[in-house]
Amino acid sequence: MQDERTELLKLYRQMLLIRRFEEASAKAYSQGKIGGFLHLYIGQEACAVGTLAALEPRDYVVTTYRDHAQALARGTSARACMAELYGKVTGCSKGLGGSMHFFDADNHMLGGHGIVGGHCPIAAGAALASKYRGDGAVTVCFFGEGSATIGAFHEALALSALWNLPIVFICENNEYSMGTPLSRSLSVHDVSQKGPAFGMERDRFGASDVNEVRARMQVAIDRARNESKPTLIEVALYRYRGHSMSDPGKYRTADEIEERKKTDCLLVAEGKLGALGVTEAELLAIAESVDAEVEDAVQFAEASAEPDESLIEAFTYAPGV
Ligand SMILES: Cc1ncc(C[n+]2csc(CCOP(=O)(O)OP(=O)(O)O)c2C)c(N)n1
Repeated sequence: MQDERTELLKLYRQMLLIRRFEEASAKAYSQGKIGGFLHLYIGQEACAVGTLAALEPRDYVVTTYRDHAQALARGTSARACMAELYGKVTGCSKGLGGSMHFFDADNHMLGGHGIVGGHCPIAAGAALASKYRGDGAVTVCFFGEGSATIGAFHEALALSALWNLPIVFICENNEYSMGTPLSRSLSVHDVSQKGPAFGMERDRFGASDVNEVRARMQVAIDRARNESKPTLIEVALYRYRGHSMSDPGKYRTADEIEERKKTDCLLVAEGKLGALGVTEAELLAIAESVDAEVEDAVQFAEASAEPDESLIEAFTYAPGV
């Protein structure tokens, strides 16, 4: 009981940190302090947090442009993440990547990728490297259902199954590819059904309960680690914000969004924590510490310097060119 309480409090704090971090980044974006694109993960937090809680430090994480949650849950500091959004040299990609290209080699966070589906073969490559080296690591690859329409996704699944790679493919199905609803983008709405076509195990579940996500992911991660077998998982979830900050999301009704918020992952976790004896005062203390961490990250990002030209040159051209 005590362990369950401590563990859920830890996951709850991570989810709240991600939400507050992204709310602060949306505010900074609106103030013109963050440039480029900004895709928010708000509403989907339990998927990244539950999955990454089932990983070991040696494992690898590869994801899309909606990457803030994965980096934060993997252990990249809020300071390094916020500074990256601000394009500052103290950012996790030295301010050269921005929102879509978070990268943290120390924490085995291999991006942050902007090309839809293009990162799936990169993840398969990481898993192949682990198998070759025999390092016992598992790779998890997150993507939206939009990737399931891309050739590179199918190539990655085909080779992962053929070569028995230690990888878990996680389709975060939030029902919209940009503003295109499922009904207009996929002939088969259950993306996990594509797994068996490649001879791959599959699973499918919702992401309201972070404990449930963790437990179900653990099965696939164990299969990858112990049997070197890939799995395709579809997680049904919902993002409350538009595709990116430039999308007001007019293709959805306010009622639809309010309905989905009834099973919000933070609400569900708060209910479970209450049942485990956690008080309102304890939850408030967590919220205050999260707010302080985010505020510190904003101050840090604002005070940091921009990358200078030599750094930009060093990361753009090969030496001597
Ligand atoms: C190869 C490619 N085509 C088009 C785009 C433009 N684009 C960016 S996100 C996106 C939709 C992706 O939807 P989905 O995979 O469902 O992810 P979500 O944004 O809903 O999380 C598109 C078409 C791109 N980045 N890469």
